[in-house]
Amino acid sequence: MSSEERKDNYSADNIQVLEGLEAVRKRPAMYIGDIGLKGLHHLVYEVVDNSIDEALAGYCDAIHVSINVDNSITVIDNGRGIPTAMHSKEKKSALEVVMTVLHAGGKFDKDTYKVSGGLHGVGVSCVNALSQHLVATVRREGKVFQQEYSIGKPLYDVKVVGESEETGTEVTFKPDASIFESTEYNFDTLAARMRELAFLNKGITITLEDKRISDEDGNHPTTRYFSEGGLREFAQYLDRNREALIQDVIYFEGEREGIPVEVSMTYNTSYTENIQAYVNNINTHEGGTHLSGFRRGLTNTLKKYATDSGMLAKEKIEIDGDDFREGLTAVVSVKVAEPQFEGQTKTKLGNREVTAPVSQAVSEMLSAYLEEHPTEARLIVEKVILAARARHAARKAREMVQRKNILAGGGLPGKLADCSEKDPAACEIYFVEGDSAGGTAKQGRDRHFQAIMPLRGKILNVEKAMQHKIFENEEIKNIYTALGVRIGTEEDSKALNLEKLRYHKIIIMCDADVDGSHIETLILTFFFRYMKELIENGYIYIATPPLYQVKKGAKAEYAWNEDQRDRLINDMKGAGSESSVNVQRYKGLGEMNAEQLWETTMNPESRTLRQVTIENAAECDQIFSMLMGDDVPPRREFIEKNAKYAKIDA
Ligand code: 0RA
Repeated sequence: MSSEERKDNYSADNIQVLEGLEAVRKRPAMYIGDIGLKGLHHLVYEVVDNSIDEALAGYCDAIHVSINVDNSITVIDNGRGIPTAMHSKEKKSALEVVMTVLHAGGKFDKDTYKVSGGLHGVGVSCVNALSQHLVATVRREGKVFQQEYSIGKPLYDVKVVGESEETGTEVTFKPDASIFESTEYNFDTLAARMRELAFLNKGITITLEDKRISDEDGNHPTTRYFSEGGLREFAQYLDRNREALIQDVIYFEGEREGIPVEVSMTYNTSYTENIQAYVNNINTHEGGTHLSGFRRGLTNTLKKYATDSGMLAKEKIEIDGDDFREGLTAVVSVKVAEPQFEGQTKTKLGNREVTAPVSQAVSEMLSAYLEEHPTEARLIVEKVILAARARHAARKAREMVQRKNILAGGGLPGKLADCSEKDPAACEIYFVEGDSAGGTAKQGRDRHFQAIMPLRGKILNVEKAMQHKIFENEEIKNIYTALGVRIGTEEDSKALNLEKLRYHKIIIMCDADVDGSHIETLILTFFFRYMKELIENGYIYIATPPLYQVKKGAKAEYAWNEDQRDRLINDMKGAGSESSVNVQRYKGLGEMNAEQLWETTMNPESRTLRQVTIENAAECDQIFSMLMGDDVPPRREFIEKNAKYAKIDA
């Protein structure tokens, strides 16, 4: 039987049965990553992935996702509908098997169904197990079938509840509040993933609707994502806040050695490299064999072109791989039947057979482009040469810094007030806005485990500066030296040596105003571009100083927003007879004395730290380029809108 026939003859038996659901509820993090916001949103991706698979199989072109009033989620597709016939082995409906048996759903039978989607590839049964309620509705064969579940257990057998000419699958689930830390969905987080999926799977319309919000006419905010150009448009989207070096997007789509490969690339005038690599729609930010293939194809083709053109002849310096990627924005997407994921976060592709096809694809598309576009080709090679010169200058600057450090006894920055504890896991460093707040923090801290490092005003915007400027910058040098991580070595300029890291909590503490947010963003941009590992390992935090102090007599309390403030005022008024409640608005850290700063912002017992994480790598790059653009209002709006979603760590 050919695989085509098998697909047509799909029967309920093909669904492989592996495990029960109890395990999922006992160890949810093992299946969906975590039980925080990430895991919560992952449930949606898991359900949508099934619909995407149906679309990739050629039977579905529209997916609708809604966030309902009660923060339940509905996903509707117009595919064939999950089969409902009896499963001969299990003696129940295939729908029930798909919804209740771990790893069922046909996905694991690669002959019958497409590549596995979600990162954890656990299937919709896992979502069911983690939902206090789930309704599955299937339209096929003229009928509407339905089954409901509570924490994964069916409430009744699959039944027919109506007739329909349409086909498709509809799943509504409400995440179990006893499992998740938070059950409130963030529209922008889901939107970023739906946008990404639309680019990665051209031709599918994905709509996202937020039913928690209605206007006077009862309409809800709805966004529709559809990409005709696929990765070609994705690259344009990623670069929309940057200045283009070449107007075109260089593009390839096809199959090489049986592996579907889609690649797009363009150059902008910035100094950052932005390559997003995907396997089966998953962002593999640790890279892997497909990324190696891309780099190999790029380096070989450009090097050959540059040499043949004679432009390199008068250059004395050696060009290396990095130089070809400065200002490059690229997206690589491959579909692999049995992906091997490796690395710390299991986002590194290990399949060796993928390198050559990607490298071939890149060489083909790029050499064709360079041949046909001599003007653009010249611009690219000139940029590469510039990058090589800058890299040499940066190396000199770096060596200077390191030599100076050695001369100075490899000492720590003078402005650093270090802690006495030596175990990095127990140590914290506060990067504090301004010398005066830094002084207060030094008085207020617990010097046993808290180090303080004041930063002077706005640090360099690394998004716009060349590397050697960055390594020469005094504040940035201080950050590097204080943290103990060495400035990258020649071979691998961006890899950090985390073993040398001196603090496992790196806390940014700025004023709670627009300038403070700006400085915060500048520091985060630096960490994101030059020390991403610190974010990926969960070492970066943001302190949250209070906005108000409400005081009556000797009793003082703090508020972080207007609601809290008003409640405190009312409580205090209620508690006494006079109207002698005093409200103080803190504009900056400097307005607090050492004791207040300790109590509200630095004491681990009472402070709130927001941990910085990366939810969506492609979107993150786009947002940083937007935040660091010249326009202040979008940045401010973004920060205000998103602050409340930050993860809280007591
Ligand atoms: C297995 C076989 C068939 C459809 C599906 C799975 C399917 C699963 C999901 C999950 C969400 N939407 C879906 N749509 C389809 C096809 C069986 C047939 O009609 O021959």
